[in-house]
Amino acid sequence: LSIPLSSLSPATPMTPAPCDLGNSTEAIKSSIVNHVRFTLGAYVDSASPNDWWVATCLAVRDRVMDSATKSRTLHRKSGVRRIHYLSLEYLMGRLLENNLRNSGLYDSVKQALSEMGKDLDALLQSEPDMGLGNGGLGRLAACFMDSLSTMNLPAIGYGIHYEFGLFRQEFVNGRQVEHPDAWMRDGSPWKIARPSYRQRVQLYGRVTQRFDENGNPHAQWVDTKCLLGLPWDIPIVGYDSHTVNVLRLWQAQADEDFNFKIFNEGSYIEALREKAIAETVSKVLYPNDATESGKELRLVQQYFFVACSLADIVRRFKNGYSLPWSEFPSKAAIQLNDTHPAVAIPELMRILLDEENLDWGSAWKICQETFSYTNHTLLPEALEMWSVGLFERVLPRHLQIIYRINAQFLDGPVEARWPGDAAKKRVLSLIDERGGKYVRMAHMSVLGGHATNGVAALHTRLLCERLFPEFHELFPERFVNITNGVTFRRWLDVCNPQLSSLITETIGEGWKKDASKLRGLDASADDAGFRDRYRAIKRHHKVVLAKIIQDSCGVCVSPDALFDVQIKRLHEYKRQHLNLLNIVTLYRQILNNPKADFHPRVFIFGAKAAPGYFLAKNIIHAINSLANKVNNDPRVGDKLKVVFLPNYGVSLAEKIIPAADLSEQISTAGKEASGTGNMKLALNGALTIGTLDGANVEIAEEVGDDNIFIFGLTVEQVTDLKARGYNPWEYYWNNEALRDTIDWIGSDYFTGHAHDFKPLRDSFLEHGDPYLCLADYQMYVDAQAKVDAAYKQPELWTKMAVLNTARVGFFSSDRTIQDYADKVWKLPQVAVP
Ligand code: 8GP
Repeated sequence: LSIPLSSLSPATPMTPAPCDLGNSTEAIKSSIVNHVRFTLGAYVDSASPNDWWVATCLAVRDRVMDSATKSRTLHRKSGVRRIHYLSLEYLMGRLLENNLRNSGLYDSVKQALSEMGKDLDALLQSEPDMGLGNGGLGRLAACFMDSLSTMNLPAIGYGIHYEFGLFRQEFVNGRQVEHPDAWMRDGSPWKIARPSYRQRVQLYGRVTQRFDENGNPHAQWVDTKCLLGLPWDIPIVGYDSHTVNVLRLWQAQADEDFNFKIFNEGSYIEALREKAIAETVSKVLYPNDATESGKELRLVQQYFFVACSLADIVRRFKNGYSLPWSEFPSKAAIQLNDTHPAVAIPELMRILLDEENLDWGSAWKICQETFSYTNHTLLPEALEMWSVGLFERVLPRHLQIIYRINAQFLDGPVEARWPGDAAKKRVLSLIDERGGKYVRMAHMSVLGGHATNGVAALHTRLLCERLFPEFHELFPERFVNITNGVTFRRWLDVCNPQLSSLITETIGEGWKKDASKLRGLDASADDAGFRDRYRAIKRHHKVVLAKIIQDSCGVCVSPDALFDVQIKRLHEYKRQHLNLLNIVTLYRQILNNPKADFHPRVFIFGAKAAPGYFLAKNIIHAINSLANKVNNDPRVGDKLKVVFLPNYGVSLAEKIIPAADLSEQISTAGKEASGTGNMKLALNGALTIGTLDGANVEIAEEVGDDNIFIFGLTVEQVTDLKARGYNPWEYYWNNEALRDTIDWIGSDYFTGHAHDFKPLRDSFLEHGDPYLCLADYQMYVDAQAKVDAAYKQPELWTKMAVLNTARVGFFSSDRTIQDYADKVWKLPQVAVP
């Protein structure tokens, strides 16, 4: 693509020279000071730390905005296809350090601040996390945004401007307590309002008919309530690239016309009440990572952000080109991040049919060519379904469209493939009628797009075989695997600059853009000098983490102990309670045999439980109570420590991951779609102890069987065992150590009250142990013994760790995004000059 540079910055004789946005220390100093004085209205001498942080962010933002404008103009003028990533969650974390490192401004900004007596590191730590996501799915979206800009791909991320992100977690007497996360109470220097792109959204109401100029009937959605969506743009800075894409987040506002009407009728208070109700739509992120169906506000949130985003995409298409609608997919690809934005499919149909007067066949073809869908979970409770009654009330026109899509599907391809087979129709229908009527959002997502992908090889296989076998039979070409990845900039360069430098010194800088180059480190695993330096870096991070642990848990841990880490959302399928069983077992062993040769270990947890997930909260309480006992038991001493760091999130992960020795990836096989923490930890040289689940399978293939601790039942064995009739009591009665462990948990030893952990004990035994902790217990304990033996050989251990860093290049989100660009979006790279 050759667009002359001059056409991107139309200079008129009237345009004054821009202020000096150079990267010299002097230019940056003057930008920062100008923002302190003229944006914030503060005196340099008395500006607060927050003022300095804001001014620094703004100075950086000034330098990237020009690239954002250039990128947008180039993308428009060159008429390339763009990817629009629709996600209800973006777990961005902090932005300043990432933007500094990616843009190459880090050193000059550090120097500029230091010359003014300010410490960049302190400023970096004061930034609140932008926690607009629950876990894996939201963090993946954030990694993808980084890779899209880095790889010069034209992209826009769309999401919701939540006023409150994921709750802040505190422990009170070992129990989780939630507090609101007002991440932008004081505003955020990264976001820019775009009032001229405000959108209007309809909801509720009823459907009538109208006739177009040719006398053809069209549905008309009337008597609706209206909301406004105000977009906020956040520039996304890529690494070593001039592409700056944006993340556009919609904030809900009351429709002023509507308010005004009530206001004129004399109901001032009523008008304000309507305004408050309208604004609740983007108020808060739903805090569940697995189930959310059923809540009206959630459906309204989903539709609100989808309607705003599609209107924005359609506006760009109509203003930018005079092309027929059939060309829409050549300009716009839309990726659905799970089914949460799946209402985009009937919404695009509605726009094309009702507003643009297209016929059904043309509209449906455009939809299918535009959309693609990523599935992130096989858990049945996480598969979204909306009751037909609710759907009909909130989105009556969309329900009509869904019914028609369904009828055409069942009467067309399904009838052709399985003539007269009512059972097949029931299974494939977009409407679940097994008890009440529900819209199956996953079925709609597969049907309304041209590609459906799973997020790891095993997951995709199970998607085809177990979740969507009939769809797979009908449309095999539609299913693709795209294994997840993480951005190595944030998860190595930013969070572990020491290791990043060592790697760059050893193999050059190329790995930051081409992670496969990390393989060049393979040979260094045999270099004792390299291993010493690698180990010293790990120890440095362990010292830093030990201080954090001391400060937030009041527990003193030794950096020479093995740091055993499980950080992820709290969920039974992830089996933090299997980890707990092993720790209790070790505790007993230490008490029974104080002289046992056991390398000291610190078990480190970080996890938030969904506020309404009772058993998950019971597990947190159990781990904290165990920690309280173990950490204060003089018979244990330094051999064992257990800590649960409160308020786990992106920034805390950036501290824990570089310090981890062992990475716990112990989900029941078949339950974890991929996992991405597993990749970040391996990259930073933590060895994995894990089941053959999700991306662990591919991690094992990459790093080699000698450099990972795999244990437990496979997917097939799990299925087999369940089919035979799994009985946890058998394991309980046949394994004395296990029995003692569970009995101990069920006793009053840990809190003084035997009933405190009855829910946990009952889940293991009375409720059938649905995630097979007992079946995997002995294999897990044995694998942990192997870990202990290996850790006692530091040279061997470090060698394994180095090989993990060297061999996980495949799990870079750049590779993942390239896969999407090639296999699904057919998207060209467009370098911004
Ligand atoms: C997660 C999967 O559990 C995880 O294995 C995977 O690595 C990650 O997605 C990214 O693909 N799934 C979710 O976070 C998820 O389904 N969340 C939605 C219910 C909110």
